Amino acid sequence: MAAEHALPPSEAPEGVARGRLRKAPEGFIDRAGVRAVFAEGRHGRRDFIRGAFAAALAGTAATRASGQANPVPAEGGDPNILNLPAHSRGLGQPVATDGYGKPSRYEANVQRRQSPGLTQTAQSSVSFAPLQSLFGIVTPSGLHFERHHQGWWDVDPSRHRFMVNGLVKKPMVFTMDELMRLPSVSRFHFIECGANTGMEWGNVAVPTVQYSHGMLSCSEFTGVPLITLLEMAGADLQAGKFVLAEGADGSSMTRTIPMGLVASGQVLVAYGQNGEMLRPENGYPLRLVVPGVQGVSWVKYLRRVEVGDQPWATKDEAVHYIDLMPDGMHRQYSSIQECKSVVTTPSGGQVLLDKGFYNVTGLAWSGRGRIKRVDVSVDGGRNWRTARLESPVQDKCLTRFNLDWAWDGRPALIQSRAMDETGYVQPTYRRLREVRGTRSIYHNNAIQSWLVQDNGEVKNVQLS
Ligand SMILES: Nc1nc2c(c(=O)[nH]1)N[C@H]1C(S)=C(S)[C@@H](COP(=O)(O)O)O[C@H]1N2
Ligand SMILES: [Mo]
Repeated sequence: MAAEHALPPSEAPEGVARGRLRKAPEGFIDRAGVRAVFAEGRHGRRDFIRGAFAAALAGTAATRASGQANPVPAEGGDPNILNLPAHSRGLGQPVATDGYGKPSRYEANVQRRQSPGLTQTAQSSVSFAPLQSLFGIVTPSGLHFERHHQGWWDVDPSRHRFMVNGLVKKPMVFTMDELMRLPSVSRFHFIECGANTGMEWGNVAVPTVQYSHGMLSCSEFTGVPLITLLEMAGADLQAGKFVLAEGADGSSMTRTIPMGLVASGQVLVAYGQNGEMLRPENGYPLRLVVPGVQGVSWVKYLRRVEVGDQPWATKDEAVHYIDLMPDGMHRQYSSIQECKSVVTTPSGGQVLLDKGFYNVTGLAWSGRGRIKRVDVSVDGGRNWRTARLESPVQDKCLTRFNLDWAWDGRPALIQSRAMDETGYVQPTYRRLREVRGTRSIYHNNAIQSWLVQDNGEVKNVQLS
């Protein structure tokens, strides 16, 4: 059974008491990958800030003994400055002629990871992107989350074909070469699996933002607008109210997409991702890009688009990716990913070493357009301050926000609340459950809370 569908059904009451800790499933505690962010000096930037504070307080016990890589000594000077390192004295490495560049060996902890709380089979699997370690808005292709219903393939592009059929004058088949001759566009968009943050419905405190929100990535995609290909095939855009997208892998991934979205020119038949061809895990050589819509509709290994006059009600839209509502009815075709945000630092599993300055930072996105505003609270939603949005703020794209914060060393409850250009405001768990009930798996866009404890450890908590 697909991992996404093995998420536990919610038996949880309406949240838990304000700020109460929920127990993380044992297997989730992933110290090596998580604490590393601060405790092992993962961020040079933070070391710098910490060093600067320590210098300002020289002579005091400003630096907590913590096994830091670069403790600043109170007296005697910093050996990292006083002693010339080998890299300042000798010859460096020649150009890396052996092919494709790799991250520094000091970054080996930054990896996509499988969730120990989900069913793991070789073919139906999820890996989560390490949001806590990423900057800006672009997900490096090697860290893009993965969701495979039937395993991934490295498809031979010379043998891959893309077909357009259905309500068209002339059914057409394209080779990759033929597609890549056509006028193309490049655009930045987020992709989020509809099951992202699904465990939180069931009140399971997955310990890190990687597992709570990591089925989210953002890339620059390059491809041909699907509408161009439909026009080439003479599609009937009056009767043809929907298209069906079909993948070439064994999962028979098929999804209905409204023609309105296609006609707007936003849906792309994409071959490029972050300046190079798609990675095999992400659908090489061809995938559908459906901005704002949940990941499942971004069909990978795309081989066919059919034009039709009604939704197909395939297994992936009639049985899966549906929401059980409070009245017992199933909501279908709720494809748009509503406005959502999350603080990525400080976030669960990280450790703040000293009180003082921190850049609170995170990501906001909306399937309905641009992010207009993000507010941040450090007291569990009693008071809010408006965060700085980093430009560019793009349509259906991740937006990075930042907020200055001086931590006083006392427990703090950190939240972010995003608003998009339609005026929609990201809901609290209480609001979301009022509308959606407690038995959902998919489409959880509630406000996330992180508790900073007085010892600096950050925990995932759920506020009602
Ligand atoms: N052909 C095919 N397309 C697919 C899938 C799949 O298993 N097969 N998984 C879907 C789901 S559920 C998601 S969330 C996204 C994940 O895309 P990614 O693996 O590039 O992150 O691809 C979608 N497209
Ligand atoms: Mo998904």
